[in-house]
Amino acid sequence: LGGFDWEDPFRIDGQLTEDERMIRDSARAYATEKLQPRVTEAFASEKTDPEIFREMGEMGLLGTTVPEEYGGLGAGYVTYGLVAREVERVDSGYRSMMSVQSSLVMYPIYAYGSEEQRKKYLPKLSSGEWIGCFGLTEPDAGSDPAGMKTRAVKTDGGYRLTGSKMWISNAPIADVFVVWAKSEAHGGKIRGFVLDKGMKGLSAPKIENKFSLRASITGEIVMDGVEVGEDALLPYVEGLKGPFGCLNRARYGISWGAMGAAEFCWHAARQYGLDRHQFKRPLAQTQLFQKKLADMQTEIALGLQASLRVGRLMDEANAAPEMISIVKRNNCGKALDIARMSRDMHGGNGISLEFQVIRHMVNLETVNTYEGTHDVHALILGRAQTGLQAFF
Ligand code: TGC
Ligand code: FAD
Repeated sequence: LGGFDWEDPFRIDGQLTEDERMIRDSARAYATEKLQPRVTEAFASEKTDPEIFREMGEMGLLGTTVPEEYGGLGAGYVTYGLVAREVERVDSGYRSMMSVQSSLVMYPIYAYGSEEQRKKYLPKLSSGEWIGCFGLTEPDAGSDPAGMKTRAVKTDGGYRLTGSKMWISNAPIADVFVVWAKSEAHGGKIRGFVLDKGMKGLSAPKIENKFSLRASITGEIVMDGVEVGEDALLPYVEGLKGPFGCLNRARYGISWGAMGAAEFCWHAARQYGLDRHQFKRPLAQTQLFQKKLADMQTEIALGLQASLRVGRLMDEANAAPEMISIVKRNNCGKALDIARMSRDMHGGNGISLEFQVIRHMVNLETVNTYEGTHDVHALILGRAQTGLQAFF
């Protein structure tokens, strides 16, 4: 029957290609050697180090799926997922920085942009010289992005953009802003625009005092009559399928990333249970502790296997968005449960940043909410199986 590896119950490792394993290993080495040592301080002091983008760029971790001619790695979606898992094993905020740049900024410029836009932006985004952000959510339009108020009005030779975006990862340190607005010149349809830092009327104030994802900076995007040329419009997409096309990729990556954070919490709980003795024996030698470890192992093994399956289908261009809703929703929800369980299994130490599980736990609250909340993905899946939409 073969042996059993408790860390990799379904032998995910054996289902990967040599190239996938190689990139996974180098992402793991980078995350362990460069990200892990700075994360506790970054989280505690709510500081984002922009240098991380440069480092990730050098390692080839930005724009993993973008073709090499634009500076990407030209790899597949399984590889992208594996990178997300390794980075989020350290911190969801670091994975957020990476996945916004790759899936929400580089992908739309590659998929919907002109050749000039691709050449202008992609190489500098993939090297990390430029930092990107993606503005869809607004103060009054979160789960319902069709309700956005941001408008693009036609001018001589371009557009004037007015509106504000809320909860935007990377925004305060961004050089490149992919924003979505309703364009009167296009029948009120949603269109994408690429804005550059420093444009008149464009600002991105930081949102202070987040108690989650503190190592990843978040801000608003304020557009007060920003004038752009025709060349700022993403020419090849219109309607909500533009931003959703990007979100499909980011949500899929998050399904792997959340499992990375969950793996950290599971391994930490196991080790803590082996090391800590109460009632004259290791905590790990109690039935309740072992049941919790078994639950963690089971959910992570199932979650990773499901993400791998969806990734393979994405690489064959044969995945449906609903499949992504299943893995995004389930893996984020299960990761949050696992982090809370691990926090509990650490007792009092579980609330200390030093033991790290509470950092993962509060981070995963955001991960469960952004890119479509747990309940919104349930409604997407409910609609797909009943034919009835229950959003409104
Ligand atoms: P609906 O009528 O369902 O669809 C409107 C149009 O969009 C198309 N579409 C999709 N296309 C591609 N992929 C998908 N997943 C798609 N889902 C929908 C659809 O075919 C239709 O096209 P057309 O041509 O017929 O017009 O739209 P709705 O308004 O009823 O949508 C409802 C709902 C709830 C599904 C949707 O709005 C939703 O998913 N809400 C969640 C919003 C969300 O995910 N926001 C994320 C913001 S970005 C972010 O959080 C980044 S954090 C990243 C980080 O820091 O890591
Ligand atoms: P709401 O939509 O107001 O939802 C509130 C609650 O109501 C949720 O529980 C939701 O599930 C529930 N709900 C909503 N509609 C329904 C319904 N029809 N039926 C039943 N329940 C419903 N956005 C970007 O565009 N770019 C980014 O880079 C980005 N980064 C983010 C970073 C962080 C740290 C955070 C916290 C958010 C980020 N977001 C970003 C925004 C994120 O995508 C939204 O917060 C998310 O989509 C939910 O929207 P909302 O916060 O307005 O909540």
